[in-house]
Amino acid sequence: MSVFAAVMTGKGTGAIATVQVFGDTAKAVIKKIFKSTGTKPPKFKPGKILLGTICDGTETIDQVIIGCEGPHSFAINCHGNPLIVEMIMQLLGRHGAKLLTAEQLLYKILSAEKSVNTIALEAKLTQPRARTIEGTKIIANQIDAGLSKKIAEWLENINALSLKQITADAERILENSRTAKLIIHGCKTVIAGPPNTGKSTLLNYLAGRQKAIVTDIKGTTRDWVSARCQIGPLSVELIDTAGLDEKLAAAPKDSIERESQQKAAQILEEADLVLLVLDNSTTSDQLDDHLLEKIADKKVLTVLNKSDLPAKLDARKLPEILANTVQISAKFGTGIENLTKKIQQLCGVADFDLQTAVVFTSRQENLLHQLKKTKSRKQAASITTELLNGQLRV
Ligand SMILES: Nc1nc2c(ncn2[C@@H]2O[C@H](COP(=O)(O)OP(=O)(O)OP(=O)(O)O)[C@@H](O)[C@H]2O)c(=O)[nH]1
Ligand SMILES: [Mg+2]
Repeated sequence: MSVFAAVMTGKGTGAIATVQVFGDTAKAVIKKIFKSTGTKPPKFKPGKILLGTICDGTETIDQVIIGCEGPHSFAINCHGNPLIVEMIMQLLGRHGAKLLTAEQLLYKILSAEKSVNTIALEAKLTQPRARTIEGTKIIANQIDAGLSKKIAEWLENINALSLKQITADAERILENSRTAKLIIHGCKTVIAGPPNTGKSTLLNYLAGRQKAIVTDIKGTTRDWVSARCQIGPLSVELIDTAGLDEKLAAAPKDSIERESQQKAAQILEEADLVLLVLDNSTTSDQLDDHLLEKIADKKVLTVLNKSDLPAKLDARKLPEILANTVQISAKFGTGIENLTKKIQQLCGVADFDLQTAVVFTSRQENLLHQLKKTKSRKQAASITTELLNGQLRV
């Protein structure tokens, strides 16, 4: 005999919130706290919607609509004030419900469906966290196509497949998963470059609003500023940092300059993509080795800004790592379409097939790494079976 409850809607104030109650005694608990509108006693039949109030003894907490989603599953749709939601959760707790997170409850509900395999469970749990529609599609496609199909193929042909083929398959899936990850979870894009090149102007343009302060004084941005924008199937988190400068980095310890240089360098390390902004209208040597070192192993797009002014920078003299260039004027918004196209190409999402087999949880990823190193078909079959039916971690 058990009953579980969780708030399924996001934190904070909303118009409506949903509290899900699930378990073999869920109906009995709901009956104790719900008074239906009208004279007849409520019929908790699956598929029915009931209007009434949630009451704590004689005290009314809120007028609600209860959706009877199954014999053991009920959705209490109440007003979105977090205080009301909290009171309903406390009341359910006092009536014996174990209070869970939305994810934990979803796991309980899904695991009750005996026919669902682990990949399908993980897909349903991960889908709500995807940042783009394309991301949700990639995950959904792994249930019947993508990864599940690949696993079925492996298991069916395990004796005919060579280990070389299996490891090559695993490697390709891991490679595609890195691209899928950017679409599912977003792409951390750092706008870096020397001071005064137009980094903040670019952030403001892409974000569609004045997020960062723009001036013609070098070193205007000290603290980092971030904004989100959508570029094709990518949800891009843009981070504008202080212009990296060796002299500023050597400023006295605890000075604002030094702190902001250190923070900028740290943010740069975590970047999926770097937009290195240079001023196309100056000849001076804008780059220092310090910056080039930091971006050596990153995806880098060199943005030659201020293209509205006479060009003085010779792009052919740029180091190899900065060879992928695009000309824009962040101030006037020219060349931006080209910039977004190049970002998608560089991230490999321009023509990414959403049906491709990918892994989308750390459990799956670990197993794929094991599969890549497998030494026998027997081991490969066992890893593959584990991938499909292994224990879920929530
Ligand atoms: N002509 C022209 N000026 C630009 C362009 N983009 C930025 N600027 C100007 O360049 C100056 C510096 O711009 P910011 O966006 O503050 O530069 P930043 O790289 O963020 O500078 P720091 O934060 O100091 O590192 C400002 O006067 C901008 O108006 C452009 O495309 N064309
Ligand atoms: Mg700035």
